[in-house]
Parts: sequence; structure tokens; C-alpha cells
Amino acid sequence: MMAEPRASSIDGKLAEEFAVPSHVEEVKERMTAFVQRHGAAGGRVVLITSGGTKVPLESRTVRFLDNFSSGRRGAVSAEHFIDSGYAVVFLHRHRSLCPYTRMFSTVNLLDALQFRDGGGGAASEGSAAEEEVVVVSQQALPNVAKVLRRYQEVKEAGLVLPIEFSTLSEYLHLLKAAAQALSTIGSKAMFYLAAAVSDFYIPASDMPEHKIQSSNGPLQISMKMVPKILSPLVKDWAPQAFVTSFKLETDPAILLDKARRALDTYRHQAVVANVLDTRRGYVVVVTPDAKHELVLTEQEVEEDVEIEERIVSNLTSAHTHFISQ
Ligand code: PAZ
Repeated sequence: MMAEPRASSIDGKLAEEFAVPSHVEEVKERMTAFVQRHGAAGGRVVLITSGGTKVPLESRTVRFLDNFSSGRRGAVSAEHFIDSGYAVVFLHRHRSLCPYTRMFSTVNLLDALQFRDGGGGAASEGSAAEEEVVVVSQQALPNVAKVLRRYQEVKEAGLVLPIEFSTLSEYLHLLKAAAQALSTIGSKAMFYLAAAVSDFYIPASDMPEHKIQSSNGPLQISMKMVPKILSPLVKDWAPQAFVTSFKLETDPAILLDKARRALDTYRHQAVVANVLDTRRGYVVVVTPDAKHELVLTEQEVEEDVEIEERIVSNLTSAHTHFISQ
């Protein structure tokens, strides 16, 4: 078993080595108000983290290390949590996919819009701008009316609080603030930590201020380990919440062992284990006493069934059981 990291020392490291974003207190207040509003109405709240993190190589950053995550897992899951009655704090990487809008993320907006008369020149010189009517091509944006209707209902009911991060420091501090906000509703809070967070970083004190010069020859960088934030989250920040972490590997042979080790180390409720190449059609939900394999058949993939629906259904049932205990 891995030695368990000390939660309090990790918390200290976070304060010392990762720049605190200037807006963290303001965001924390918004998250607390959101959680308390839904908590007072008896609802559950899930914090979803989504997308990758950026690790700067220079303080006046020109270059950074990034990763593959598109944020699709988090965005699709948010929609299914909402359909299951949850309110969602959506802590996502700037420009990664978002619930509902993700369905049109690859569409060129200007190809999907047309002037109503089809002429493109409806507003003759001097005519009032209000007379120009732009309509959406349903062919270019399939299901747009249905998605728009749902998006507006969700927005009007205030069921999603989107919060953005870019860098690793922002992610870590905002996650801590979110955890403290969600802790106010005890076991009705769920964490769904789907973001692909860097394991390595360069401390501010070791970072060059200016752009690294290629004239100095090949670059060698030394990076430190990012503190294992799951430890203080589970122990100190939100000890009553239902916590799900994610584990991604490229080698399927080590995946389940790593997922089990994470559960043993951090003592949280579930790990969703997935392999990079097959992550859209196969995951394993590992809990302390069970292992559920979730698989999409070829036909389901063709019919655009999304595996997140199954992951969310599995975890919301486990959460119900957890609350009742
Ligand atoms: O964001 P995405 O849909 O492209 O990918 C999802 C994922 C693979 C980042 C997620 O399922 C996951 O495993 N996140 C944790 C990654 C990790 O082990 O740090």
C-alpha cells in the first residue's frame, strides 16, 4: 500500500508554493451561496472538475505544458447529473467543452446561420439593423431547438454554476474553495474529479522570469511532484461528502491495481478507471467492495449513446445508498 500523504502538510504546501488567484474569495462566496440555495431546498450538489491543466515554464509565460483532455467527460456528465436532479458546480478549464454547447463545438457558426431572405444582403445601405433577421440552419445544427430549450430551462432554474481555471495553481485553489463550499451540505455533496491534472510542476522560485532562450542550447527542466490534493479534500475539506476520483492509464494491465491503490490510500468512495484509447466506450467503476464494468456495444456507439449516462447512473445510486447510511 502507498504511504498516505499527510493532509495538513499538503494544505501548507498549497498555500506556500502555488500563487493564490486574486478572485478566489469572490468565487468561493458565489459557490457557497449556490450550494446553500440548493442545500436549503433539500437538493444534492455535485462538483465536477473537467479539462486539463496548464503548467507554466516561465513566470511571464510564453510556454507551458498541457495535456490531451477535451473536457468532454465532464461536460456530458454534467448534463446527466442535472437530469438526475443534481445542481452542478462546473469547475472547468478555460475553453474546454461545456454542457449543452459542447454539442456544437465543431460547427462553424457562420455556416450555420443565414439571413432570412437567403440573400445575405438584406440590410441595404441605410436600412435599420433591426430589420436583418438571421435564422439557424437546422441541418447545420441538428437538434438545436431541443438543446436550446433544455439549456434555457437549466439556466433559468440556476442549476449550473460554471467556474473557469487555466493554470494548475488556479485549479488547486479553486478546488479547495469549492470543497469548503460543498462541505456545508455534508453527505449530499458529491465530488466528480474528472479533470486531467498535471502530476508535475515547476515552483515559482525555480522558474525563470523571462522567455527561455533557445540560444542557450537544449532545454532541461526539473519538475516537482504536485501535492496529492485528494488527501486533504477527503480528510479535512469535505469529510462527509461522496468523493469519486478518476484514474487514466495507457497500459490496461496496471489500471485496476492503480485504482484499488488509490482507494486504499485516500479512503474515498469510488474511482472511475479508464484507458486513453477506449475511454468513450469502456470504464470500470471501482468501489471498496465492488467493481462495475460499464461497456457500450457497437450498436450503442452508432446510436450515439454516451457512456457518461451509465457512469452517472451508477454513481448517483451509490450516492443515494451513502446518504442513507
Ligand atoms: O476530458 P476527456 O473527455 O477528453 O477525457 C476524460 C479523462 C480521460 C480526462 C477522464 O476520464 C479521466 O480519467 N480523468 C483523470 C485523469 C488522470 O488520471 O489524471
